[in-house]
Amino acid sequence: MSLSNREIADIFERCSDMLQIRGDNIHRVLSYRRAAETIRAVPRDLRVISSEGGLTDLNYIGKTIAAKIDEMLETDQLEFYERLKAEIPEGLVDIMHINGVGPKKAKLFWEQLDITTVVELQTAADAGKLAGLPGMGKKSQQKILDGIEALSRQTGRANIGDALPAAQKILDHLLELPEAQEGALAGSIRRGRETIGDVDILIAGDNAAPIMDRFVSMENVARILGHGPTKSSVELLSGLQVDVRVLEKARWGTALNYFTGSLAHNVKMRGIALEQGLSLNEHALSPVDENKTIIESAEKILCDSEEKVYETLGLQYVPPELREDSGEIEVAREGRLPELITRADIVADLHMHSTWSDGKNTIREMVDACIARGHQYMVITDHSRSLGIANGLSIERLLAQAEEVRQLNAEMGDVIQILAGTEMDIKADGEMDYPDEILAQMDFVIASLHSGLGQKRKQVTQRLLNAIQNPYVDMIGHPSARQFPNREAVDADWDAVLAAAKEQDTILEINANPLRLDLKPELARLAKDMGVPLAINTDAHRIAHLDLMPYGLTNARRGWVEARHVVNTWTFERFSRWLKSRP
Ligand code: DGT
Ligand code: CA
Ligand code: CA
Ligand code: ZN
Repeated sequence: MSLSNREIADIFERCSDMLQIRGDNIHRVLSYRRAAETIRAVPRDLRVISSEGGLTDLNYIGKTIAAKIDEMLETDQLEFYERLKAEIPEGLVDIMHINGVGPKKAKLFWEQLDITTVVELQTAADAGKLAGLPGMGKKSQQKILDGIEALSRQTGRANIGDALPAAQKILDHLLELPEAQEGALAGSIRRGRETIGDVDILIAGDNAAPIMDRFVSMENVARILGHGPTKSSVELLSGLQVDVRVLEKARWGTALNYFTGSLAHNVKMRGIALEQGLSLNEHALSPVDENKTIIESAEKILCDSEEKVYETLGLQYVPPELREDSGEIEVAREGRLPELITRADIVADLHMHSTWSDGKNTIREMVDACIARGHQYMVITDHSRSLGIANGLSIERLLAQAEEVRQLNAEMGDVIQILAGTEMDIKADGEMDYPDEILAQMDFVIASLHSGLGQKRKQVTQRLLNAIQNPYVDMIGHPSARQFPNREAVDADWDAVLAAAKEQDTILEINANPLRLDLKPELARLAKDMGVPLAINTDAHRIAHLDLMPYGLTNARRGWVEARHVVNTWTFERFSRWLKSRP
């Protein structure tokens, strides 16, 4: 990995913003901002310019800034920026860019209300807390709320939960044409990343013009960014950018492989091809000479499937979710890739809400919906008493609900097993929201963080450990509490959390809601390697959310997770035996 021009410019821009929030000299603030602008306009790689000794010839780049550029080129980071981040919460930069805020107010909200993220600002504004601050009134508070709404419509990367349905619709729309022989999503959306820069679509066909025309004339197109013979790009009204490429069916495999990426995976693939005397690109595998030059007279190998690309290179087929150059090529070479979990493996959902707390459907409606989705068992897990905003259940209501659930379960017979659970809050002080003697009466207990998310590492870690070590807690819900677009994960000692979960045999959730996807793939991978039990749940607050399961599965697959690592693939018999083995 090495920083690109754009990334270096972005770091300078953020330094400039943080200096401004801190109240530094405006000339200093501007020097970093101008450097960022210069770098964005430079058409050549900074690495090359630096090696020629030409950095200081650029506008607004003097010795100090040039030294910082060199530092980033060499170390991939900037000490100055790291120090600023330690002093000024980075979320303030996003806050200051909201229409109606600016650096002074960002600092005010931080100092007066401890607000460090856009989500926290929105919550405070919703609750009317900004209006009482010096220089603020109802009007300026409303302006900020409007600004936050505008921001959410135009942030850089789209959430996969928004991008995937939109992309699938376009693909289906194009595949209606007889000229479109085959089609697929490629790029980050096919790899299942949590956020998507732009959507890449490939279509196989010999006559591209009608496909291009149909694409650029869709009714949800805001702007046509390019309309070529075989490639077009548009921006949708939602702000999402979409690229469509048309190619011959005979080259489908190399093209799909190339445009699926990731870039790092492609680079490794090309290296493997070269070892075998072949040059790999989107068009073909071409024999090369000792100088790695393509032998024009030699016959090229065309691949009409991705399977053929991998097979030709002597590799096991790599599922798109694994293509991040995180060891998959090496393992594929040995033929030892995992058999990733699929939807067919899932037989239950262990986390969902009802009208008893903040869900939109009754228990009965959720039960019918789970039956329709083929689940063998399910757990009703409404919020606990301290979560007032979510209508959390008092002890009396919790016990009454459990009785209702058990009655319904008896009525349902063998059709589905319904368990009485709770999603109990881990309170900010580290206490559990219900006493042990109440938890002992529940079939299944989730403990989750919902507040105090900005606490220091030691404190947050201790709260998670308290929950894991509580004998009645069966699962930690959305363990890091991250939320897209801008609520960061809590800062916890994950080694300690995973070790404790392993020790106590406590499940860690992979929350399938595309705004959470928590555990994230890297942590899910560590967890399953350590033997921590996992579960993939929707956390549904309405029936439609029960269909978010595939996002959780994709996230789990990105963490190399197999069915055997996931508790809600077990039969009900096995699951209830596991529950009985616990207090
Ligand atoms: P995104 O759009 O930022 O979420 O991420 P991607 O991975 O979809 O990236 P994108 O849209 O720029 O390009 C799609 C794929 O095309 C990328 O994953 C790999 C491939 N690709 C793009 N540019 C290059 C390149 O210069 N060399 C190679 N080998 N592959 C590239
Ligand atoms: Ca893309
Ligand atoms: Ca693209
Ligand atoms: Zn929940």
